[in-house]
Amino acid sequence: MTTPILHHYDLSPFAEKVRTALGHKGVVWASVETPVWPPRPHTVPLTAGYRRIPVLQFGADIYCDTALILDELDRRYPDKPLYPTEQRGAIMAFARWADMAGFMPAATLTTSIIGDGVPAEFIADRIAFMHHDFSRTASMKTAPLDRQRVASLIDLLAQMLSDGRPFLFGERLTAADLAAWHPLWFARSNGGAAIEALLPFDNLSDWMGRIAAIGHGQHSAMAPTDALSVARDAQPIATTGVRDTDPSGLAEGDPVLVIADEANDPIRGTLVAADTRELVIAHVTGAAGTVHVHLPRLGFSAVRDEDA
Ligand SMILES: N[C@@H](CCC(=O)N[C@@H](CS)C(=O)NCC(=O)O)C(=O)O
Repeated sequence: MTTPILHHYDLSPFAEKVRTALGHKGVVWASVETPVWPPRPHTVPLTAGYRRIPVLQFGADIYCDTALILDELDRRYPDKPLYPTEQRGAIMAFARWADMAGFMPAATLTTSIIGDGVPAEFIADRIAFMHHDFSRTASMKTAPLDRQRVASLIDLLAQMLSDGRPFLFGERLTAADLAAWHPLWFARSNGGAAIEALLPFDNLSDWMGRIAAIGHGQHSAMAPTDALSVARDAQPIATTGVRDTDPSGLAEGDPVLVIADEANDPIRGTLVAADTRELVIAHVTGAAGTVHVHLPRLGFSAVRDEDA
């Protein structure tokens, strides 16, 4: 079986979501460390412009966005499903909401405490990319709001767990737990005593401890150039093509621009497949040959690329 290669950096909460998913499923994986801010010369050839971290590579197939990455892990490793069939829709929707409700408020509340130690290059990059200022001064201004946002997320999670269930949707860990947990993991690991004093983490201690105990499973470091060679030496997996009834109105072979709901650089390629689950575009690169870039339908839409 093809070894998954995770392109990520240690501090990334969304990457922690995937590292823990890999640990939970007991999948052996390879780890390519990316810089925390661009340039990322070894990631760019693989992603057709998709800029966020993490991305998961299987040979010449690149999966973007953690919602799809976890779904693809379920498809390839069906044991311990993260989206169990009977709760799939509810978990998808909850996880997407929790990712968005938690990530920016928890990150910004944390930089309101540790922001003076954050490199100026990081702050400038994120202002340019997502129009968000993570400097301590700016973060302090929104801290009263961010504290309430994160506290209300924590309160909701505590209500869901109040009947003694080990995980949010019942007896087993799902994508919902990982999505709600990773922003809290980031705040708690980086915010120290100051963040503990601001937020009612105690209400979630057992649940957070259960997830943290999963760990990241067996993995080893891979050089970024080796990941490019893996892509070059592989063929993308077969796809089912584009449905005639696809709501995009696009057809296989069309040049497309994929637009993300959240800030992202333009994503461009040739449409290869589109179904209810994913958009797949072919991207031709010198360094990695032809790769297929997979993006989830939820949160991403494609239009014909008039500039192609
Ligand atoms: N919806 C995306 C969000 C990913 C995301 O925002 N990741 C952050 C890092 S935790 C990021 O890419 N920040 C900008 C960067 O690293 O370039 C997902 O689920 O994967």
